[in-house]
Amino acid sequence: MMKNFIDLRSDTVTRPTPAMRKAMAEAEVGDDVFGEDPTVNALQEKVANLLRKEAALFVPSGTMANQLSIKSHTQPGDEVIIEVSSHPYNFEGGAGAALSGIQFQCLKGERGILDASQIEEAIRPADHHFPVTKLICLENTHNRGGGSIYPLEKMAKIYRLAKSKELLLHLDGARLWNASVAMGIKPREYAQCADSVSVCLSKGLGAPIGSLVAGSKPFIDRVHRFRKMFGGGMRQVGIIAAAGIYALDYHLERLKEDHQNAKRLAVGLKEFKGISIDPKHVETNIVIFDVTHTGMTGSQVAEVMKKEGVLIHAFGKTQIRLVTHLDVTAEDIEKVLKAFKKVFR
Ligand code: TLP
Repeated sequence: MMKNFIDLRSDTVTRPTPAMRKAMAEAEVGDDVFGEDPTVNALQEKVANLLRKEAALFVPSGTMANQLSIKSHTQPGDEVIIEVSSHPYNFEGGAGAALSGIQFQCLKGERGILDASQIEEAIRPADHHFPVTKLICLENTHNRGGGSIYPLEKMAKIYRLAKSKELLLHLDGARLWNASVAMGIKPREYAQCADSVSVCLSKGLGAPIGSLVAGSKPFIDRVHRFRKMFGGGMRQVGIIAAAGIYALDYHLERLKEDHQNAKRLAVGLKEFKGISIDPKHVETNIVIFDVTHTGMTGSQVAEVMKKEGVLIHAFGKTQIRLVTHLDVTAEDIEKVLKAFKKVFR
């Protein structure tokens, strides 16, 4: 979060609150590579329990959580079915190919959401010409889909399909907390529809660092080995895990406020000339809209808004993404709308 700006570029820009910093300063720590950091162990247990999985492992980032999961589920040459605008396919530096030697088969979803029938058609037959379909990856909420929520029944149907075809399912749940709070559905209910789940503490929850992977004990054991291999084993990292525990205890329910703020933004933006947005598509804390009819590119809009004290993220040529979070108040949202009004009235 850049000082004196209202920063809507991402929910990753939050800074730890004084109370969170206090929890960090007071954290009991040990060497986590020896498995001796009590705070890390407590966080892992807490998240495994929230997701009702046998085990969970703390990792530095959401990217590492996803990629360790892909690595642990597949062999080089395997195929992974994924949505075309998903995070692991687009925004993780080509890691799936580089680190796991997998290939993605990309399907187009409705704001990121796939249907079981689409996936069923994409599963390869058992024929030596084809790669082996091994894994399905879903994303809930879907970032590029505009924070869209996977309906639980859709996930359940896809998971039943996966099991009937002996496939594995990984859920990128970087913002699963947002889906859960918005729908009043427990994280574990979503997690039930996946073999592995990655969740992030450093997005809407407002912790500075950290993600977890959860799954069965043998799966987490493999993830643990690869985490070591990739250099993600950390030492007295309880100091960071403490922020995660604090975030889960105090920042989960308040995600509702971010969702209200995002909705307010969308409804306000709709009134401005040249901005195309459908507020009913804003389900959580992400607002994506098109600026083609303003005659400006996304980056030009971002430039202009920066002069007004608002930081926003241009996505592609004509799209803008705004993300609400812990460090943005309802008052800030009104200021942002005023700034937009000044430019686009
Ligand atoms: N997303 C970031 C950027 O990388 C785009 C953001 O600002 O939204 N899964 C999903 C669905 C994500 O949105 C992200 C981060 C990740 C994984 C990766 O998490 P990190 O940044 O911790 O590696």
